[in-house]
Amino acid sequence: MTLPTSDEIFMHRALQLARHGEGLASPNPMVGAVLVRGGRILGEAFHKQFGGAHAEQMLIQDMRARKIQMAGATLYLNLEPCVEYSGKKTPACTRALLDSKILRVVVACTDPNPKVSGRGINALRKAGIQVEVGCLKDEAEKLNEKFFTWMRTGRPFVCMKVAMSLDGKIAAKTGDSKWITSETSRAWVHELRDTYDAILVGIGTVAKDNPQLAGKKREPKRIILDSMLRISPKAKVLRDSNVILVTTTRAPRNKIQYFQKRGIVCKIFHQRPTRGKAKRIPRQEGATFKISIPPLLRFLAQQGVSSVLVEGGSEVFGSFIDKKMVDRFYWFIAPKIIGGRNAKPAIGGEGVLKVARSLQLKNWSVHEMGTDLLIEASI
Ligand code: AOF
Ligand code: ZN
Repeated sequence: MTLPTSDEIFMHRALQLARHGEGLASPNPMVGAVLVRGGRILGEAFHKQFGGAHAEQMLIQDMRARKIQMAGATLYLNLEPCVEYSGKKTPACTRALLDSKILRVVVACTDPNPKVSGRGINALRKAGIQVEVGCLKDEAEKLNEKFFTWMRTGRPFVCMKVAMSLDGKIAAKTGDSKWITSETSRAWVHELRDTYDAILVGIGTVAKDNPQLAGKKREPKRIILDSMLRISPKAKVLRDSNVILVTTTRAPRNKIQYFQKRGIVCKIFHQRPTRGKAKRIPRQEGATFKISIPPLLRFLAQQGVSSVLVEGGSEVFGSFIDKKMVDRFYWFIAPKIIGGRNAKPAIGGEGVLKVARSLQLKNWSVHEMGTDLLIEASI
């Protein structure tokens, strides 16, 4: 075992501080800052709130308030400091650091934001500040994996949470699903919601369960896939306008207008008329249309949604799996057997034709939670 260097120790502290901004800084990254001179920590800060001062600015303000000079000190940051660009909400940290007479900056990783990437580091170096990049890089990228995925791929980081019985069902044949997992597991999911920008479910789940989709400390944005806009105006998920209704051109216009008047964003995807019977009876009771996942995710990314927690039901899960657009799974298995060929299986959609083509999971880990098993995995 090799002992960590002093740079690693202070960077570890910056990462720890950054994590205090979890769920609050998003869709901005979590950033921590530690200022050190002569092996002693002079000050610490982190990015507390989206739209608020960045970690570096918080630190500089604190040092000023405490009348501590920053000259000759080393600053540890888990992300490259930002630069000026159009549409930015706060002043550039790089500029503020240039004025501080700092000696050295240790950065864990470059900013994946194309408007910043590399420019912050270059600006510091040009001004004669020593900059080192890459200390605890993997940990730093992991910490901000949602931000990195959003910036690098143009879609949000997608996490799927499934709660099923041992025989792979998410409801009985009557549709009843209360409750499959233990109270401990359900409480944990409430906390999990606080760390995602949005929760996504299909209209089937809303119609059947009328869920709140609430977090523990925060109200997440709720995204409902509802191709025909069947949602009840009284649904609990519509308690405020922090909602996006994703629908199609097949939904009744008056319903779209009604929800828009309530201040709810309706994203309307074009749906070509279907051939045959459905064409003649276009607004057939219960008819639904598939909403394509890739354009939906691109739209959400543009709306500033950097991460989505997909919570069901079976067909929505299937649509994401068919497109392989899931970054992380939290998969609960409860010690119950529901049975019944008509009971809902966890995953709908098309599926694959050959087992050899099934979605291969990695980083598989199993935990016990309440009376359930929780499997964490990525693809
Ligand atoms: C930093 N330190 O603490 C954060 C950074 O709109 P703004 O002004 O809040 O800027 C957002 C961008 O700044 C964000 O996309 C990311 O590139 C960077 N975030 N940078 O030096 C921080 N939160
Ligand atoms: Zn900044």
